[in-house]
Amino acid sequence: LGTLNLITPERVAEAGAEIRTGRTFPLGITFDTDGAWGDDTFRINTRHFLTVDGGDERGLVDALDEREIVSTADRMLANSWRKSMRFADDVVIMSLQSATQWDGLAHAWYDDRLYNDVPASSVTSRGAGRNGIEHVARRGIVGRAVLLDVAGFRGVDHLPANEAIYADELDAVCATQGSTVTPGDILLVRTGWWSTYRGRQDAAAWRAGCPGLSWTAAEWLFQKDVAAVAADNLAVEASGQGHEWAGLPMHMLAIRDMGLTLGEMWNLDDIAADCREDGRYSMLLAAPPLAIPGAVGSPINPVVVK
Ligand code: UVW
Repeated sequence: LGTLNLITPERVAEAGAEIRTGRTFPLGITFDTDGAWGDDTFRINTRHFLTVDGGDERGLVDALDEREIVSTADRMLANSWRKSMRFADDVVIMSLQSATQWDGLAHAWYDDRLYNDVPASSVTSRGAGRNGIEHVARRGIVGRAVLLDVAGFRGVDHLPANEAIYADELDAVCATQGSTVTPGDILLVRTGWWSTYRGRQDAAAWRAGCPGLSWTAAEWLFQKDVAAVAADNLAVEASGQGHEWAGLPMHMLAIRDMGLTLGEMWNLDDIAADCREDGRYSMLLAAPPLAIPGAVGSPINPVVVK
């Protein structure tokens, strides 16, 4: 589980004390067909359709009447639909990383080694034989979260495109907010960038311009014993800060070297507005991944409680 092991039962019990009003804030964006992934990449936005719906009412009952019913599924539909009950059923086809999500520890690596010295050959088209997200799902992710509202600290709606956030600014945000990051905390970093996508729908430009953490901030996260870090951008780290050594250097240091789970494309605007109002930037967070064996990430709808 990497740094998620820092969220001990004691830390979860302490996190419960963050609940004062019982108000809840979902941090997930919608899983839209016109989300931030276009046709130009290796990811697809969510495709959602129904396999049974209200429009089937006449046609399906007639069709079932006209043919011999052989399968259990048809028999179930026939029996059900000839009486008054109706139902709808749906399916999605999506990239697990196309909207609000966790990157698991088999998502990124270098030099043929994953986190914990696991050989890269363990990730195949059958999935991740080691470090898969199902190990996280078995325990869930619940803990104390601290929001670092960098955009709020700077007094802007959002940071400029490709702006990197360094450790000294994280310290300054903590000081201004009166926040202390303690071992096992989940960090939420707000750049304001997600809201620039709403209404614009220029997915490629949004993805290419994300402000976010400098890769050098990995050391700060390590020293603070942060359990996981999530942000309202594409990759937690700033886009376009490529390093001669890696295209996404923070991913290499965080996921591969530290075992630090990254949360991407979270919507932190509403919770930030509430924190500014009551001056409290810590909260209980629940964000369990789906139990998909061998998956290297998972869609989520994280919820915080204040
Ligand atoms: C890649 O794009 C490879 O990863 P992520 O979605 O974690 O930024």
